[in-house]
Amino acid sequence: MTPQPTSHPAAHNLYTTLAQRAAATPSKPFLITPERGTWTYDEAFGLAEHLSAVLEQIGVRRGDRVAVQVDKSPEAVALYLACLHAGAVFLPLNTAYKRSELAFFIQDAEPRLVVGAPERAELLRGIVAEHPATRLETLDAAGGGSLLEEAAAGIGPAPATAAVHPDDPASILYTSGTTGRPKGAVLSHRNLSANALALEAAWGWRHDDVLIHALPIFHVHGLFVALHCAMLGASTIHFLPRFDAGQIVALLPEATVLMGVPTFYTRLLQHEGLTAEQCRTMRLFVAGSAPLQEQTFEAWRARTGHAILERYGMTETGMNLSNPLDGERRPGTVGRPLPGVRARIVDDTGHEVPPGTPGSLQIRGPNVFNGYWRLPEKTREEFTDDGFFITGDMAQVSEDGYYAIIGREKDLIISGGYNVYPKEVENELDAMDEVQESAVVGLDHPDLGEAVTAFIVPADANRPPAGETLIQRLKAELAGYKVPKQVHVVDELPRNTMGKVQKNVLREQHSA
Ligand code: MCA
Ligand code: AMP
Repeated sequence: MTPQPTSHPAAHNLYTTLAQRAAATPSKPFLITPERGTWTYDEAFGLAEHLSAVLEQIGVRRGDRVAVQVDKSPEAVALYLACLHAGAVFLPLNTAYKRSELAFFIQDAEPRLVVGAPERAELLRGIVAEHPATRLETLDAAGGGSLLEEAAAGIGPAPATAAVHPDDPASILYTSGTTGRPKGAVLSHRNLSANALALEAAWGWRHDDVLIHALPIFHVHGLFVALHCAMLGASTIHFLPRFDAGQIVALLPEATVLMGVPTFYTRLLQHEGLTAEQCRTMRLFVAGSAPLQEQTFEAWRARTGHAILERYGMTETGMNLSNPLDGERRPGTVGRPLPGVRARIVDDTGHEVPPGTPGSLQIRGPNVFNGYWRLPEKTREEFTDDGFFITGDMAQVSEDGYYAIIGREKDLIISGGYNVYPKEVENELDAMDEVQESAVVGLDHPDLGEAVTAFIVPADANRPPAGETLIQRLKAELAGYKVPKQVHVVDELPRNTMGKVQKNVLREQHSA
């Protein structure tokens, strides 16, 4: 580990901040895994700097994108840190993405390097073949893969931590959009550092914290919120490959913090081992990425004695609003702005509304991204003239400053914490010969919060396709969480006088 003094040119690099914290307790357990043993801070950061040298040798330069679609592992965390260290731009990709989704990201982001799981290497090789400047390496969750083989083959000492400007990109995370075309949100070192430090302060992150980490590490929640907080605290992480209620319940007595999407909490409540006694060492349960139902909040409090801390964030902004560590955690709300963040609610004319009045939520702060990758026009549309980001969420604020997210202006479904933009699924359905038109909505679902549900009008009313057949075909094209749980064949879609499909009518008709 080579922490740099704050006057060093690399001081703005988020890596420097994280490495400085880690350097205080190098031999402390950082990642405890069920199958791969324990990694100390020294080991993880040591591998990160070794991988940074590999990146350099491969030809990855400052500002180059490194697209990574790998399963969760300590080496994957080290690769993220290596990209920061090298000044490269980390581009994590959901492991559920299929060929056409991956092809889009690679064509759009033009990464210098793609790192994939060995079992997906052939698929990725086919895509990368069309991009001569892009190189492919593999990384295995079991600790193998060509990237680590390169690392073992005698690479020279790690270069110094890259000097970056605070506004230099550290990461690109793709979020889908209302057109169905994903946009890359470019997050800078400043964005990530500011948000991590704000969360550390707001949630009182401690050296003796032990975090249960069961989220994927290709989205903001598991990658930035969870990992950065723990690293700033030089805390220990139980690093689980995926969500498993039994595994989490068993670990609770050794832990102090859990972060999860609401589905984590509803599933844990179904586990009989979840008791107040089991939670005796826990100090904080955090929920976000989707609305936490008040009944889940109450059931959790009754069962464990803990009030879940709900917070609100977005890929483009990181975390914005949070219920307090000390003080009332109010169910149905996401609390107040985090340190350094400004929030306001405006009406259709852009004027701020008084407490208790619903409106459109806008955010400003050092956490807010600079723009979408190579989409200046789209970026301009999403910001107000005075620099507030238009979230697309509807909110209202109480007299004492607690914000509640009460709806969405954007056509978005959140299923088990994953965002699904209906247009992307509708585009796939509409491209099928048997489908004349389609509408995709989210219906209330006890486990996932919302379940993706499709309605299609068949091209030939006399020979309607079976919903299950369409579902199977969609599975070949789209990540599994985007695929409708049900496809209903209907004679026509409900429309208003302007001819626009009334998705609210579909939701109301089928909400039962
Ligand atoms: C998996 N499947 C899903 C979902 N996850 N279907 C709908 N919604 C989902 N979320 C499907 C798979 O395609 C598969 O389908 C079947 O369910 C079983 O897959 P498996 O992987 O075993 O699923 P699981 O273990 O039950 O996963 C559910 C989960 C997981 C644990 C809730 O989705 C999860 O970890 N979600 C967290 C997402 C997250 O990190 N979001 C944060 C984004 P088939 O059987 O047909 O093949 S960051 C964000 O939103 C902002 C910034 C924020 O505020 O945090
Ligand atoms: P993403 O595009 O994955 O960054 O998801 C961001 C969206 O998730 C926000 O715009 C909200 O619609 C939603 N979201 C995140 N946290 C919460 C929350 N606590 N309550 C309600 N919605 C949330």
